[in-house]
Amino acid sequence: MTDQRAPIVAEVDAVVVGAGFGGLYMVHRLRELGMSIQGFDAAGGVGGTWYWNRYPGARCDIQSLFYSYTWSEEVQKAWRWSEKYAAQPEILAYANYVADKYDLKRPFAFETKVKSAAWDAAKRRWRVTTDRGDDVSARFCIMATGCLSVPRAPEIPGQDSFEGASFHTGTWPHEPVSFKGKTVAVIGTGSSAIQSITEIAKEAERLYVFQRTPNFSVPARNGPLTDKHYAAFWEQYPAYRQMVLDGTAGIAGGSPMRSLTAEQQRARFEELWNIGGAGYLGALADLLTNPVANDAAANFVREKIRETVKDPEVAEALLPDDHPIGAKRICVDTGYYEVFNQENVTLVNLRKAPIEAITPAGVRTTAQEYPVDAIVYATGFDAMTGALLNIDIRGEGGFPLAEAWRDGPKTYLGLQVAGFPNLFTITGPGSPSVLSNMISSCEQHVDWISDCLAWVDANGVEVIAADPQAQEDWVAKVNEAADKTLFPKANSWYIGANIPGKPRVFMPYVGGHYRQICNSVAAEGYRGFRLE
Ligand code: FAD
Ligand code: N01
Repeated sequence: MTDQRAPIVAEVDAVVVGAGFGGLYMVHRLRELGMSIQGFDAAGGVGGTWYWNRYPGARCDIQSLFYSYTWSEEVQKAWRWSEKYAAQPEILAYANYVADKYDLKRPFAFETKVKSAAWDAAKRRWRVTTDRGDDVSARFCIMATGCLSVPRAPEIPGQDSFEGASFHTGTWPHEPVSFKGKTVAVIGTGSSAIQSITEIAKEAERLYVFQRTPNFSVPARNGPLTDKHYAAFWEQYPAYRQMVLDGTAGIAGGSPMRSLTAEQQRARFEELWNIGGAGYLGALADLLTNPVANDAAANFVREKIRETVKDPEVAEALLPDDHPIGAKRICVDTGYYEVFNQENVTLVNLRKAPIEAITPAGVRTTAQEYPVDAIVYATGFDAMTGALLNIDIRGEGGFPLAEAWRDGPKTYLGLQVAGFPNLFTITGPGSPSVLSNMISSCEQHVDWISDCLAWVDANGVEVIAADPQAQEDWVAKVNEAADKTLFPKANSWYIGANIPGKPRVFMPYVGGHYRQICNSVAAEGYRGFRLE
């Protein structure tokens, strides 16, 4: 810990946990309502994801022009992104810029982990405690704790015995890490791995990529943003804003095509492949619902992999074969498949010989030992529920959230959990969340919560609590929407499959009209909420 400070004992209107894009905007809106705020973040500063994930190659996969706040026109006009997909240092600088401009850091105590939050029914307040002895009472508790903020170390025997340097992509050191002249192992082939592998391969003497399950990746085709790009952006901005307001994903892109001949489909795949980015999944309207359309899009990518990777055995091992394309988060890369043509890069196919142990010298599979100087764990996160369940949250009657979610997360609109009054979750499970432009989704939730709190005050309401039946109905709608898609067919983190013992429930909401539903709930006097 860098700073020593006395424990905070205070009574405030609202506690905000998390100083990422969600928490920062929440503070801004609560301040506009005249509320007193205490914020906490385990990080040493603002930025959330972009504070923690400093691994080489970390960057956004939604275009920077859209992966930005829209609530401040001043910021939008003043901030200039240098690339189509900005790298982590630039996104972190942006978070700091906005936070400084609007004085959003002041309410936060950093390097402070929230340990518990308990509802006191008599006082109608939350009591929030931290690992630094803070004890804060608040009318409202807002969890802006992030969906991908709890890194997951794989349970491989012998990890502590390794004598070299170990890293997790999600908790990367602040000081520069050099792999020059080193032999490096990267474990995992998800988005974090795919971004870091291409960078580490430029520097390392030898790089072993340990792959258990191949993933689909499409080229980013990143590049500098010019005046021309900016002019085009401002020209299409009103249409983009409308698209965000009408849709759920908050992602700009052309309309997907229906009823194409095989030839037209191919041309469309080729066109989007050449444009680059996750927009590839928008090639066909039914790509994520129709196995035939999905296979066509997946086969096109497989062809590209075969064309790119010179060694046919390596190419074959890289072909994703166990899930529909897009049913796991698609990866967006800069030269990923090409990297396997480099002499210093070796793909270790764990399907043939799984990892047995980490040894003092490196990684041992059932076939051989790979001595390395450094291991990079790119093994993902306890997504969507991990950060909330890390806090001992107790609602009405002292009932723990962990019990309420024993069989998987249940929420009303992804905004509140029945039995936990006056507590809100930003981009919680049951909202579009990780399947959307998350800055847009953070903004939408923060706006909804702020409007709700203003309404609550104006109407003399002290307690707002999701009705259990409204929650059950919403959960059913979330499941129904997922079942119409191919998403449940993948063993993804969307479904909790990456965490042993985690209930397998598809967590994001993929049905349409999400904003409209939230707005109608509010317009109807907060339908589905108990008001006291
Ligand atoms: P976060 O940024 O995760 O912030 C949550 C904060 O809460 C963290 O700082 C954490 O320390 C704090 N916290 C959690 N629990 C506690 C606790 N108990 N006590 C104190 N503090 C706590 N999304 C996109 O839409 N587009 C992208 O291109 C994209 N790229 C990504 C790249 C990476 C490498 C990762 C990991 C995620 C990416 N995401 C992307 C998702 C990204 O998480 C969101 O876009 C967004 O940054 C989330 O903001 P947030 O404020 O909701 O949460
Ligand atoms: O994590 P992941 P991530 N032995 O869970 C492997 C966002 N993000 O950090 O599939 C060997 O996707 C695991 O293998 P398997 C984005 O939403 C965005 O990469 O379980 N391997 C898998 O390959 C993304 O989806 C960007 O067989 C093991 C990998 O580790 C989300 O964050 C960049 C293993 C984990 O992949 C998470 O991505 C980064 C073991 N014991 C992140 N345990 C952008 O580009 C796990 N694995 C914007």
